[in-house]
Amino acid sequence: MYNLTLIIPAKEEKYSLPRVLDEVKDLNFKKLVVLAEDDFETREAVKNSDCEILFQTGKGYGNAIREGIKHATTKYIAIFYADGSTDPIDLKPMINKIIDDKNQIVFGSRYEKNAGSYDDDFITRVGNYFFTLFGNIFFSLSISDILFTYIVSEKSAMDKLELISDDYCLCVEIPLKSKELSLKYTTHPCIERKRFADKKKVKAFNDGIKILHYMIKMLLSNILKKKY
Ligand SMILES: Nc1nc2c(ncn2[C@@H]2O[C@H](COP(=O)(O)OP(=O)(O)O)[C@@H](O)[C@H]2O)c(=O)[nH]1
Ligand SMILES: [Mg+2]
Repeated sequence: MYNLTLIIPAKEEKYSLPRVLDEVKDLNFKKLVVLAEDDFETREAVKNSDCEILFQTGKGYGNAIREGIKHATTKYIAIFYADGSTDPIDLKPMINKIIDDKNQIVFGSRYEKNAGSYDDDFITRVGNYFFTLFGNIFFSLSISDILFTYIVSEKSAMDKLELISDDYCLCVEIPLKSKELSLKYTTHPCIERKRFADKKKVKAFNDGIKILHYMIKMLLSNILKKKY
């Protein structure tokens, strides 16, 4: 039986996703692609690939990941991408950090020794640096890359987080709530590849503002909780 599900959110990835699924076809994991029911082109592109398709009931990146996690029945899950940016080479060492080193969550990081990104631009690099610093200072996180969201985790740990974000705020919701609930987490150096094809979905400025807003809201709520 499988012990891990690759949760693969996909939106308009008709060129990338078949290549991604082909690359992981020999890995003994369940592959769960989460997409909108009306994304006909992506559906058509993977109709002969080895994967389960889940139609998301809501909209957005976070919604797809949340619903994928909820649907998974394996002991472990990995958040993996339909654009080719997450390299399957990192899965095994990340899983080892859960099974052998008894961590509950492993966050892939592009900004450690032996790590890097071929998909970053100046804006996303600076934004990520800022949000990671914000998390480390105000929430006492100890991570080096808050936004990559290439994650391997125990499914039960993810369930404990009771995730609510339907947008890209999910990227920070996961580490912030992991810290709040004192889950045991660590990081792993990864090299983010350039997307294979298709267009980037994240809108650096708009999504950055939403993430900033989310982090400030969490910070204020923590301050109020301590006070009363
Ligand atoms: N189902 C679903 N997947 C999405 C949505 N937005 C983004 N994705 C997927 O999430 C992954 C990350 O998106 P991407 O645009 O590459 O963001 P970035 O890598 O953070 O810049 C890709 O596999 C996208 O296809 C969405 O609204 N719904
Ligand atoms: Mg990407």
